[in-house]
Amino acid sequence: MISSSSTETREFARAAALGLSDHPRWLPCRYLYDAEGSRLFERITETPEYYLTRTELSLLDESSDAIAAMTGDATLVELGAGSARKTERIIAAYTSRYAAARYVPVDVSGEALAEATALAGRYPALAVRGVHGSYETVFPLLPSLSPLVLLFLGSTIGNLNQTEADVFWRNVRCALSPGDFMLLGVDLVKDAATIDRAYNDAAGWSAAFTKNIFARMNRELGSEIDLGGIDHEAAYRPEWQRVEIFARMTRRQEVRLAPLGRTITLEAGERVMTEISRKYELAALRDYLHLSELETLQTFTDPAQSYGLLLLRPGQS
Ligand code: AVJ
Repeated sequence: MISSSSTETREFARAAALGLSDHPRWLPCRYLYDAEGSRLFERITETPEYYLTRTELSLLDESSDAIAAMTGDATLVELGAGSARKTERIIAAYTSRYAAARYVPVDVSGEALAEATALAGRYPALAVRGVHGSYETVFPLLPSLSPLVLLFLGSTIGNLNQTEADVFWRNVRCALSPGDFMLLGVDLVKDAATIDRAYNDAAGWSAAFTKNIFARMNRELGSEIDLGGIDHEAAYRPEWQRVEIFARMTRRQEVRLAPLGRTITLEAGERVMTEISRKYELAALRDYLHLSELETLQTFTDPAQSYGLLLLRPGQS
């Protein structure tokens, strides 16, 4: 079924038309996360190669109590909450310490949001109010939710290029009030082979995740793309400190965008960038944040320095 009239579907079609007509070709990564995409990403996090989620969870296990003590009672606002599995540690720490904890998950996937809300529902003392939308939509709400801890976990920040990140951090800095905090999870620079494996798991969930954005176009935009004619290609580029993820066409594809009445041709061998995943150096990141008027109160990292959790608060450069 093609729901050609909804605003969101037309927006998706427009974004796909813009990105697929650009050179190099690309698609906005937020469209990776429909119900199926969120499910596939969960499978990725369970693979032995994808060290990020596991490492972040163990850091949260060790540090959630200390973080709750440092911030004091606050509303937890989570950007890109997903299933909120990783957030459970933090929720547990805040609910055990503070009588009336509050949790506001924000996600573009309605299904993921429902899961986050259900999980949080297991804590009877916790007041939960989900927000369905991209994280930009939540910035205007933040002043009214203060005192708060803004959670941005899972290295989701890595999906933003530098221009997008600059806008993001300016918005964060403006939206935080004195006494608010932010908890940021980031993947760190390391040897290329370890990173490459994480984005090319043997079971094929990473490939399925990349292909799903085209499957979604077939479902929602009537694109009639041959998914068998697409290869997943992901590699860490050390000089850019980022993974670049592409879909490579192994045959010529006529991509129909039914809501716009257009077709875009992709030649055999052409690539479409679906995602970047930036990796950070702690010192450089803290310096960047400092220049963005955010002070790093504490950094939590594993012995191998493979992943970092940063507790931030508004400051002055
Ligand atoms: C959800 C953006 C953190 O960049 O590691 C994982 C997405 N894509 N494998 C990441 C992803 C392919 C993931 N983030």
